[in-house]
Amino acid sequence: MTARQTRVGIIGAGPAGLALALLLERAGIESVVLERHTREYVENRIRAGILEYEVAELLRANGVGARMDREGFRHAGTNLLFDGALHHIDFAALTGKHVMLYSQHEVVRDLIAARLAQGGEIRFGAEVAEIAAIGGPRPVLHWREAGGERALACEIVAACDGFHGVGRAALAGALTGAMDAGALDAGGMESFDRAYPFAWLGILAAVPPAKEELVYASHAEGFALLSMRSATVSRLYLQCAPDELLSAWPDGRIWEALARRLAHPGFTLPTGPILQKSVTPMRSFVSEPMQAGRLFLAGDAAHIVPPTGAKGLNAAVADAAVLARALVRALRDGDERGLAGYSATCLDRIWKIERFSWWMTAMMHRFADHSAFDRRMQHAELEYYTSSLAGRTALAENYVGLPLYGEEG
Ligand code: FAS
Ligand code: PHB
Repeated sequence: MTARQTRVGIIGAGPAGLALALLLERAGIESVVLERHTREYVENRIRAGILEYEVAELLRANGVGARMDREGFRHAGTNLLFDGALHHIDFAALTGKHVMLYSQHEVVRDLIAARLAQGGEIRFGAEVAEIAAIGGPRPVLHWREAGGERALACEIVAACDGFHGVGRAALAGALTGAMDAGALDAGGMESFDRAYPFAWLGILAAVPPAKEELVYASHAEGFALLSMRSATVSRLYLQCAPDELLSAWPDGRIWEALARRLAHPGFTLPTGPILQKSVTPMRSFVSEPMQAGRLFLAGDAAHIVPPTGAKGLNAAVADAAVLARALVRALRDGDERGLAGYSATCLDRIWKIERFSWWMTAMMHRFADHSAFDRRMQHAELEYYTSSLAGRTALAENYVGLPLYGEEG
């Protein structure tokens, strides 16, 4: 089979892969995106909702921020609710920054439209089965499309293929191969994993948002989150069992539980038709390193966070930004130092994101095995991080987003 050629082969048309493709194209570096699902599927996959300050700025700077600014919501703060009292965290006053509330699937739509308008290539229905020759100068992507086998020879492969993709396993194999071959600096892949004893039951409802900004609620029954998608659609979540059956949650039960958990003086939760329900498991996961030979992982392919800190989508775009900058320096300017340091640069920022997401989750959720002392610790955390200026600032600077390129700046 004769392999097609490209400079960068990108697996996955999620936020990481599409952001990488956009940034490379704007620097004049050719790439091909291979996506196993259809365009319609990826453009309608309901997921995240918050864009960090620098991620929103990156989209604007690269010509894909107009619809976000037109249809998204600018949020200068958020609310923590506990003991029936609301505590506002003022991002703008504490950090000078804000976040954008704009659905992930809308970002994906905008990135796909920009990619196609640039004349860039995205092949939908193209499932990558194997990444070959990772250690050599021309790795090859083997993929299936419309029943045929195809191959793409690349200078670089970016596995932006999510947690269930092929990239992480291929990278682990490449690292093992390097060790077996006696490469002095080779080490194996190391994974770090934490599962949580609960999940989120999420709904989309045809109900106007009941608040201007988000409300994160810590309640004796469990966590709840009030978010939104537009002036007429709300997005809400409640903590549930990790193996929760949606059939056990008719609409009425969902609304009653949300009303109890979000209750505070002067607040009434409006109810209405639920358009979509889903259960999202909670997990913290990191695999190190994020590169081997000419293969680089970005986004959920390398790390997962519980959605409490609204970091998954943002971490994926941040990896893509770091990788794009390193690839431009290497492929256009011949300077490979950024590529050599890619994994270290990303992991430094990722572990801080993992910490924040784990901390928000530990502070806000109900753990069945918690002792009375544990519960007092949670309460003290909530009291401190809402009453202390230093505490509120720490929460705000993590929520609006750490610098995209880390210490590199
Ligand atoms: P993605 O998983 O988005 O994209 C990977 C792409 O690669 C997919 O389109 C997949 O089809 C494709 N792919 C995989 N294997 C392939 C192969 N072999 N060949 C070709 N293509 C392949 N984050 C938040 O911040 N807030 C939230 O509320 C939130 N909710 C979530 C709810 C759910 C159900 C899930 C699963 C995740 C949620 N996340 C949330 C996290 C989510 O937003 C991810 O962090 C984000 O999608 C990561 O983007 P990517 O790394 O691009 O991976
Ligand atoms: C969302 O609107 O989907 C959302 C917002 C904030 C989070 C998680 C999800 O922390």
